[in-house]
Amino acid sequence: TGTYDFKAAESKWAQVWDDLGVYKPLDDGSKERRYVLDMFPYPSGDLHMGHAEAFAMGDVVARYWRQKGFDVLHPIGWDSFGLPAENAAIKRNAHPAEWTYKNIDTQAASFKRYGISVDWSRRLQTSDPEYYRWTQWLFIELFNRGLAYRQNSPVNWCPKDQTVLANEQVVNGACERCGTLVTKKELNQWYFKITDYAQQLLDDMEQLEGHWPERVLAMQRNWIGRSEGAHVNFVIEALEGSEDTGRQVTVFTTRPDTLYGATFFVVAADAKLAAEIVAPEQAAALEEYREQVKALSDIDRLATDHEKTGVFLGRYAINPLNGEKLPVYAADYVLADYGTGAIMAVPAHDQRDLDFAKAMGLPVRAVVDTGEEDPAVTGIATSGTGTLINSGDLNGLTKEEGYAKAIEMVREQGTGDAYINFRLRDWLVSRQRFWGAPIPIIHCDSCGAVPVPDEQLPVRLPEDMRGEQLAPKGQSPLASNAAWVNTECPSCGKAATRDTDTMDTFVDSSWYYLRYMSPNNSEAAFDQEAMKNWMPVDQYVGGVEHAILHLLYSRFITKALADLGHINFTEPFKALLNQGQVLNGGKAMSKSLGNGVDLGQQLDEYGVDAIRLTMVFASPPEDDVDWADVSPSGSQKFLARAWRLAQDVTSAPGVDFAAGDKSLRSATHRTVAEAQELLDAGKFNVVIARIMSLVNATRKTIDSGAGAADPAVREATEAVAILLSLVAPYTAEDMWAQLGHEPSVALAGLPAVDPALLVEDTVTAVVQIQGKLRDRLEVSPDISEEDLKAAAMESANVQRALEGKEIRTVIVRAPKLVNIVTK
Ligand code: ANZ
Ligand code: ZN
Repeated sequence: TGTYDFKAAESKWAQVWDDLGVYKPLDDGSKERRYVLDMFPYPSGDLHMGHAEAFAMGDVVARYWRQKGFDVLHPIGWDSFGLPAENAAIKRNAHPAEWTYKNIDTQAASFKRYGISVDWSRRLQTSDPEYYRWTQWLFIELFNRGLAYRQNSPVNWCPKDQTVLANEQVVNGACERCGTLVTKKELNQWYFKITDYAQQLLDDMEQLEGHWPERVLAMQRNWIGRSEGAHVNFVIEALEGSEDTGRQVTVFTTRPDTLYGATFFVVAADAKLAAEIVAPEQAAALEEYREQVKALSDIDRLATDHEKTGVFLGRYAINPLNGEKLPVYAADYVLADYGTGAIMAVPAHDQRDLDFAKAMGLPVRAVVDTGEEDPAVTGIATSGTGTLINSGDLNGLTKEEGYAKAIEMVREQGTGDAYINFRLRDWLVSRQRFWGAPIPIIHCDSCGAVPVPDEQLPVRLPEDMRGEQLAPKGQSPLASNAAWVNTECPSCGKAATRDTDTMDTFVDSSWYYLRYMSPNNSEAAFDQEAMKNWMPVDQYVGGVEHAILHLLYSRFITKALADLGHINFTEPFKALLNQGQVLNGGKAMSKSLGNGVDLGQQLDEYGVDAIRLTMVFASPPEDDVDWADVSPSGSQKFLARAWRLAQDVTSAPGVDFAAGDKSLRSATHRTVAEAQELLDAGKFNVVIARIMSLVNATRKTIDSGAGAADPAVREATEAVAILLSLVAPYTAEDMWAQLGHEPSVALAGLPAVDPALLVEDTVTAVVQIQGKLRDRLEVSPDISEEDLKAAAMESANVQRALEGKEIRTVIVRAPKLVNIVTK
């Protein structure tokens, strides 16, 4: 017999899998279909340990479902537009495609070596014109439906990257990528109207409950941020001697019941409104204050412990319910882009308003008698339930009654109504960068924004731009390419210009799971028949860093496409698994810590299977793996031990297992049955532990009893090979071939479980005290002495007989006898 040689196995099997097409779905309806999807990689350099973990987990699911008899679609592609390629191209005076496709080739080769069971024929890249032609189609579909619109608005601007950032890409006021402080800039930008779907995005989460991690659902809910309340219009009293007749400003409040408790009014300092209404004598003070506010992040501004500052605007807002005149302030604790950017301040019942009132010496009036101490005295706003006071017609009502009544009153007055506010903003999709899908719009002086006709798609990126020509200059690099920009209007034929922005790469990834249906289809984004057969994705696997944006955008696009009649479901991903991170020494791997582990080096040293096994065995899939705590060499030894079983089996394929050792047979059948329960429950690591036990039990049987010729040894070893194929495909193939099977263990299918063999054999143990029989226990023949002793001591009969007695010694002869000797 030979020795376990992972390198030989690795070089042999990849070709066989390719030739047999074992990972291609049959797609003929002969088996129930399942779709397993890994979040597709970004092609930065070669694969790293994080990829190795994520893809090992996804592959367990794909391989398990295949062995279980499903027709499995498990595709791969690349999210290949984006900044790093462009930055590399600027540096090297190249085109971004060069860097991108070189890295993709490197990663593809590594994925093949890593033995991921994907259908390579469906491979896609979002930067391929054949792909982004359909991203452009998607844009036009949304545009035609009024779900893509252009608007001049202040946007987050990263001065270093010279690009617009979505709100989501601003972290604590800084650029998510480079950490530079983000500023605001006025630009004409494209948006997708995701806010139209805010409520549906919330409602449909019901379908995901129990199938997606609860924390991801919570993050999405929070991001959408639904608040119930009311819009109430306040009139800003006209300035004396001015022509302005008093303009209306709407506030959003979640507490209309506190309308009588409003003692002042605040507008966001950075909102246009503040500058528009400020009285002339306060204009300079406001300007100075606005400069100060610019430097703060939203998080700082909203923090309850943030010192309250603001400027009186010299104006008064009139409360529609009681006609009271409230002084109007500009302050930073009110955000310009939340609600309406203006609030009625109720210091008695809102802590931030109270802090502001204290800082500015403004009155505090409690309107809900909560039984707590007066907020004006304690400085602590009260928010409990109680009866309304100081509230005119609302007096005596409960908070809830007051809430409804106040809304009714403003509605009757025509000054307000119930309103549901969402934190969610529309999705800013245009980028002033080169390496993305060009926005397929032509601007015509006469016709406005005209979509590029379908037969002219794709609008291709120019191939002749490189290096400095790609550098961001505050406008899109494409704008400098006159030959590309100048075109004619598809509608009137006059000279017109192309939109020079490209799409956010999140647009590319918001629909890629649909393109896998028919990646080479040149007639449609996705084939209808295939879509009905495969979608939605049964299991999506990827990092929790995509908990909000990518998943929210994909969910939105799915809903929009459903409304447009292109698909027949509303949620794209039925189940989601967030794998953990790979750490080293308890910390994320990073250059600065110098604790990086090179995947290629690990694969060279221990082999693909040992690394994959280590990833899966280390912890439950959602937990982090600390590479400092795991043992790839231990995994390698275990694989060698499993592999040697196949070498030692002497019975022939097809031998009648029924004649085999009963106890090993039952261990095999139990392992196969339990493995399925564990896999269904996502406990992949425990499955590995079960396989290890079965390997040990098999070796024990070889070393005793009927030895290697026992049919049960073959049965167990075959089961080990099939189960191991989920994590260690090369070793499993070698074992399967050694056991005399062809052509691939991937086609073996799970062994059938015989329920009769699941019943564990038991033996009867007797428990004696002073030689006298006190109880009989049914126990496993392999029970340990400690376990048998513990079982005996727990017996009610034994405890009764021992009452008041002192034990001298306990003699245990597992599995048959326990003899307790008392003093
Ligand atoms: C009066 C009031 C009385 C309020 C009270 C609260 C308690 P959520 O739940 O987050 O939606 N608000 C509205 N727009 C704001 C903005 N742009 N910046 C800062 N605060 C803003 O919060 C809604 C409440 O936050 C609103 O209800 C408003 O204050 C404030 F006892 O109105 B409330
Ligand atoms: Zn025109």
